[in-house]
Amino acid sequence: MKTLLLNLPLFAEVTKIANDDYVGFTFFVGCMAMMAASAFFFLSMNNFDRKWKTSILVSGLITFIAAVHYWYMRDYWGAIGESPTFFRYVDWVLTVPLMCVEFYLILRVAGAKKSLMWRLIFLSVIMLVTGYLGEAVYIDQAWLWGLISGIAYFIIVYDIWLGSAKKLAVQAGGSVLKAHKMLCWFVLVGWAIYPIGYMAGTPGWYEGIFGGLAMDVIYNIGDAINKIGFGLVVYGAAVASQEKSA
Ligand SMILES: *C/C=C(C)/C=C/C=C(C)/C=C/C1=C(C)CCCC1(C)C
Repeated sequence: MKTLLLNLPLFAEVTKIANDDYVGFTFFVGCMAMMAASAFFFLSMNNFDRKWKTSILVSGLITFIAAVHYWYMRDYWGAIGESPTFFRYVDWVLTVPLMCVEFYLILRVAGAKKSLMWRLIFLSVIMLVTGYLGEAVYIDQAWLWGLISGIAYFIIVYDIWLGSAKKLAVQAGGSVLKAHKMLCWFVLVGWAIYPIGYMAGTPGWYEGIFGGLAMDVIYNIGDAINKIGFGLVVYGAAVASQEKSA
């Protein structure tokens, strides 16, 4: 019976996670957390009126897409023992634009235009594609691609903190302004975790500072904070706005 089970494809995939394998551990826990968060967002979605329902749905899609990629990344790490760079960036290139959509959805009540959303999406794609080029293709010039990526990141931070998005949030006030502020902090502080992971995992002048850290552990912590935390802020704003109007 035991050999029969172990020969089934499903069980054959299981690899041992060593006690000191923090990358393997955070992939495993991250996968579970993303799944639990998705169930939470999807199941609570219908408690809200139309305006907020879409925002909660997008929160759930972000964690669900991540859960699927974490499933693959966990196995990839277990089987091959290398950073699953490809899956990582495919995940990001899907989920980060969705976070830009989230900004737009929240500010729509204040009259945000679609052009704001597309501008943020465009910048985030530039940020991620140049990051991928530095991490996977032109590794010897990782610092240069990281710098270009960082500039795109900086423009996003500027746009939401001080640009047109900020003006719209101030106009809307109340729970919209509060949620916008919180999401702005996620982008300024939470997203800043990623360039640290990048510097830990690529060669460059910064190796002496971050070289000893495990890139994937940093990315995994960043993802848990940013994807689940970001979604919870949106959820909190929906609850607050619904309570006020009830
Ligand atoms: C859910 C995934 C998220 C929120 C991923 C965010 C990723 C970043 C903000 C990545 C930024 C990078 C830089 C600013 C410079 C170095 C290269 C990157 C791509 C790691």
